[in-house]
Amino acid sequence: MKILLISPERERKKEEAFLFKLSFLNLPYLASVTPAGVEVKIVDEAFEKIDFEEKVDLVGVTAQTPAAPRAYQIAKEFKKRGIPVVMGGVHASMLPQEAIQHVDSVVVGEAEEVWPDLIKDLKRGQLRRIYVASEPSHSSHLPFPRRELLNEKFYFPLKLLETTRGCPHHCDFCGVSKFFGFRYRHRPIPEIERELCTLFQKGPVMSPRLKKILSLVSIDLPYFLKKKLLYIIDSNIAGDKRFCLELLSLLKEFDLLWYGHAPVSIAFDQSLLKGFAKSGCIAINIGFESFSPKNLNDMGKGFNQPDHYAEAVHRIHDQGIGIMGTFIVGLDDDDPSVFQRIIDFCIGSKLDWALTFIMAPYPGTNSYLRLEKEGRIFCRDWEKYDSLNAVYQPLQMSVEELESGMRRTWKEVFSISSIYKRILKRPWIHPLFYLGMNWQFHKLTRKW
Ligand code: B12
Ligand code: SF4
Repeated sequence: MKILLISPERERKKEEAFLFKLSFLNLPYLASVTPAGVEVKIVDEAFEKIDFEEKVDLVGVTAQTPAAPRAYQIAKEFKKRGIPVVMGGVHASMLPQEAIQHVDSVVVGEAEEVWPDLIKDLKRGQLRRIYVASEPSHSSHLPFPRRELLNEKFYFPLKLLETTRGCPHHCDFCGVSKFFGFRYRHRPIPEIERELCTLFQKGPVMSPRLKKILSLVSIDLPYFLKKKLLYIIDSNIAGDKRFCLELLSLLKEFDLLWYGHAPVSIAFDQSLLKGFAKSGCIAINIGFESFSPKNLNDMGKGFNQPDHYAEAVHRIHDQGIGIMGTFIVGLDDDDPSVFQRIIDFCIGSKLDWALTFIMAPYPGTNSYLRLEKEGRIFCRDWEKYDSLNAVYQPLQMSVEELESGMRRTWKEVFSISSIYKRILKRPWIHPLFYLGMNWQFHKLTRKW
């Protein structure tokens, strides 16, 4: 038996394509719980053409909302050829009744537990229409994703790792706690250690002498040359302080550079911050979201305190850690001045990298339900649900003002003068890494 797993890529305007090509873990996780003896192939449509004539027994497609229409087209092609198609992932889980109109079977929720049953049913010719993971998988014991099924030549040489699932918060625009549950689950440290050992060698990146010489050019260079780079994809790496501190000590043993997502509050926890710094953290990805307390309260993220943002950035920088910030615009308390506020903050506080997104009411989230009830959603084309397009009517500006303001924000944040002030003016924080990242986005925004 052979299964083809596909990560679809929607048609995008060239200038909207994100530049850092990252690998992914969801399909490799699925492959790892596929019963022995079943052959699995993964195709990443961002880089490979799908061969619709390939002889396979089952096709599995994943999709976030913007890629769902493309996933449905792919399903149609295989179904035409008599091959059953199953869909999973966040979009299908939020809208199983929509997805099932396009595929033979839908997996709702985390797939690790139900996937082996689905394969058994397929073998018996009794594929069910919907499989629901009973509740967010209680097990924190995850298999190791089969990364070897991805062609590493396609991707930036950065390894991905997942250490936790779930989130105790319920920000209204976010699907994480709806999908993975409110219970924050972390994997056992020894299992993470074993997985890390399959990715990196423990110990120093290279001999201290060589490292010193290369560090004269850039302190990051030894790590880039040795590809000791890690992205921890968890939505919040610091949800359990004790676990987080243990994880940080473990990362230190590998002597690598890594980045991940955490809330702004970690800036005010000195022991955590020091742990991050010592562990090789090069960046913390922080969702600042808004400067308006009303917006933050409305979205259920009142724990973010805008008055403390500047101080937080300062404290994180003080530990030699950079910040990738994200902001959301088009919220109900946002008038057209919101864009300049973000630009000034990014430049004034020397934010190392920052993206500003238009609020996207993803299906299944509270923001979707609210805006739907208020009759403000005017676009149901899922491809446009990518946070770069407005799909609902904002309250205090026009749709055009919102979209052009978002683009102006990107342009100004990634302008030469901004890059100079944020990255090249001392004190430096990993300038090689951030110069590269900012330059990519500078080039992208010049085409707008
Ligand atoms: C890391 C991450 C990113 C990284 C991607 C890195 C990468 N290549 O993996 C970056 C920063 C680039 C990114 C970008 C975006 N992201 Co993102 N991201 C995440 C994050 C934090 C983790 C994703 C992940 O790998 N999870 C772990 C895997 C194992 O979980 P999973 O994908 O859900 O897969 C499981 C099940 O769904 C199921 N499954 C999945 N596929 C399939 C297929 C089949 C056949 C079956 C049976 C089962 C199955 O099995 C898996 C194991 O249980 C999630 C939140 C989260 N914690 O999941 C948001 C999240 C997925 N992102 C989200 C969004 C909105 C985006 C962007 C659109 C944001 C933007 N405006 O740019 C872009 C889109 C990028 C794109 N692909 O076009 C939303 C998606 C909402 C939605 N309805 O689609 C999420 C849920 C966060 C949120 N705010 O709600 N993201
Ligand atoms: S935005 Fe972050 S803190 Fe809020 S629910 Fe999503 S993952 Fe949790």
